[in-house]
Amino acid sequence: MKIEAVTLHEIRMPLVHFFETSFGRTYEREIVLVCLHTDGGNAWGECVAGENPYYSEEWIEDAWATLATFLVPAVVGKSFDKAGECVPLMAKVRGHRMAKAAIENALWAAEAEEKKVPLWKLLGGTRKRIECGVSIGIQDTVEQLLEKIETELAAGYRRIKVKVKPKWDVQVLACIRERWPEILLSCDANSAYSLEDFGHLSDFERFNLLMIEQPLWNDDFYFHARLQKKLKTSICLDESIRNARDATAALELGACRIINVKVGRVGGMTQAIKVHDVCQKNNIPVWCGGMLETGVGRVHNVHLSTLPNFKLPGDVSASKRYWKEDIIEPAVEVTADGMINVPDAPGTGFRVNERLIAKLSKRTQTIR
Ligand code: OSB
Ligand code: MG
Repeated sequence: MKIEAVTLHEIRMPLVHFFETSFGRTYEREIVLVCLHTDGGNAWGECVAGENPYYSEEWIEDAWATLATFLVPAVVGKSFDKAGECVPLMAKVRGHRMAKAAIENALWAAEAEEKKVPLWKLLGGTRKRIECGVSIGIQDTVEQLLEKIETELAAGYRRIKVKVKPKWDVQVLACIRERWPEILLSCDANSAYSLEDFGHLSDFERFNLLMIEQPLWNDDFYFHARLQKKLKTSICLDESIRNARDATAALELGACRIINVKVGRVGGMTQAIKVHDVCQKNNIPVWCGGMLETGVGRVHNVHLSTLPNFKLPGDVSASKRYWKEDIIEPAVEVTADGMINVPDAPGTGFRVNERLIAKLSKRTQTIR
């Protein structure tokens, strides 16, 4: 496929319900989308950078500038046999993994389309249904959180993850466990704790959590390793893992027993597969994380989750949990037993609603 031109879009979409983590509350997403105009048609990718540099350094404004100034010019006008061939062309740019992933993932969709194979097969997937969990943000009251959990369990979701932070943790987890002693339950701190909290984090042990996600600093392995030695509960790393080399280092140090793979965080499908493979070799299960994606990014997560070492339910859930109207057709749906059936059609198996994207766009830029 040849990339003849690229259009960047910035769209704005209100969330059905606000989402709050230890670093803040979001009511409305602002999202950068990349549309590759190829000789085989348009292919879309989502940049999962946030509205602010709080989850990671990357955010939409610098993603846009880096895409327009460096990354798109590195690939536009070029021809590719395989999507992964764009990775070395963008390698000169340090970091900006979410921006790179938007381009690479769009190219994977284009390659699947061109070769007339479902994306999951092209990625090396081995299953046609994936297990779904949900990530539930911090609420105003514990009662509201319990109500949300009730709703998600009734919808069939197989694992509940709740966001925690100091003062919204032990008591909250105790209430959940009192009501649901048996469910698969995990928590995600998004780096809200530090060395002084090791004792406090030990109080989480009694809740029989599947994992504690990223309790300590976003760029740390060493202190996570110290913490993991103290805990029976598995630590899962999210923010800290930027690539397969990080995964190797973290596992050698014993910093975690589970890894959350986010394709945007690691810079695209090629690197996501490498992280998956390193973990598989080390008998470390992975699961697919989410970044409150629109359908464009969600569909890439769905296909990636079909690889064999995605052994735990991911944060890949139905479109309707986030959006009144998603920008793909059909919307991503979850069965009553908490699974997503992965399409067998060529490409992603979903249509991108370009008319709706045009309506939602606050800014566009085409680069030839
Ligand atoms: O840490 O997994 C995270 C959302 C935004 C930023 C970071 C995270 C999250 C989530 C949401 O947990 C997962 C989802 O998309 O539902
Ligand atoms: Mg996380």
